[in-house]
Amino acid sequence: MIVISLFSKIIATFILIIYSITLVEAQFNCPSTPSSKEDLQTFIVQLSSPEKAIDHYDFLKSCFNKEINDNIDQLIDHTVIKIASFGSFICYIGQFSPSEAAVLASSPGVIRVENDKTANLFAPTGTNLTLGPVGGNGNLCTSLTEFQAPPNLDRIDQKSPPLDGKYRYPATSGLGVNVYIVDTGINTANSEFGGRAKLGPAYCDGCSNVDDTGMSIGGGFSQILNNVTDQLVNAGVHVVAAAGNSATDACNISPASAPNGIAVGATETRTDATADFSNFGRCVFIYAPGTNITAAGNSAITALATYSGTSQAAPHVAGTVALIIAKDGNKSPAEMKVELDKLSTKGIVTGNVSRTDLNNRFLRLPDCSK
Ligand SMILES: [Ca+2]
Repeated sequence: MIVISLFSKIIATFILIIYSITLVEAQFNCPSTPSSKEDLQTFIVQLSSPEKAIDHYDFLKSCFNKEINDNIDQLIDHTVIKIASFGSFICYIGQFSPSEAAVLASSPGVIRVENDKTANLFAPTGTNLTLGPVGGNGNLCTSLTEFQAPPNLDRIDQKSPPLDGKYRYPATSGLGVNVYIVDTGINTANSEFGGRAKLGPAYCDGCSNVDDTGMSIGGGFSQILNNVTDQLVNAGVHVVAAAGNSATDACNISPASAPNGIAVGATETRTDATADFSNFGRCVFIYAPGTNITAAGNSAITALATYSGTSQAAPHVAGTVALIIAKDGNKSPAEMKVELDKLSTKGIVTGNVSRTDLNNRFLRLPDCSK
């Protein structure tokens, strides 16, 4: 009996080992031909859920010998993947060969695999100027009015031309609203900001937070970047994006093509025609002035600079969103787009948009009398 029992244990143990090996092989479909290090490229991998992510990270460790790192400041290499998640949006960045990436793309829990791409700066054109008087503010009912206002501001407080020289805006003027800006950096000491601007983190290697006057960042179409944008929107963030300066369809640009964001095209400030550089098409939600826009510069605390670009048009919309929130309270991002649509002037933009296009919307500020 003792011999039989010992034999049974050996058999049972053997079966258990075979079963365990089978389990591992079934769970992790490891690629059979590991590629050489020279083939490595950087990929972004989006996962479907935290539960799937745990299994997937085990898979990466077992099949690719990758360590997990969630320190955003540490560079990745071929042994480390970096987790970059937000809310229910879960993704990581790692270096793999294209054949390994193909294996990842078909792995359980993986939604999408994309090559990492270089973001472009939507570089404006223009020159630095020195400070001049901006005009005074005076109380008018529940509005503040800037007299001798620059034409871009003068334009967005009224339905149609001619300009009246005034910029009238709700007296709450964005009070209590935080606007987070992703661009190339600003000089927070500039007096135009009135001490309200603060620097956030820098997400590029060896670059400065103070380098120019706010070029927006975007690039070719990326479903993952659009997914991140929509995830931000789902979390209640109003995401305003420059449409881009390539005179092409904004649907080819990310994050401008994210369906739930607010992509902004640029108009000629004096004519309401689309600026010749502005991207266009159904992915542009709204148009705002974007040529010869004078704003805070970076060369001195009193410096102004004049630039043209969709990076200059988009802040008009972001600022309007802040005005609406301060005046009426916050809304959902979907409700905010409805409000911007309601306020906007329809069918007035000419150029690369038909007057009958549904997205032929020109920005207009909330009226403090309502
Ligand atoms: Ca005006």
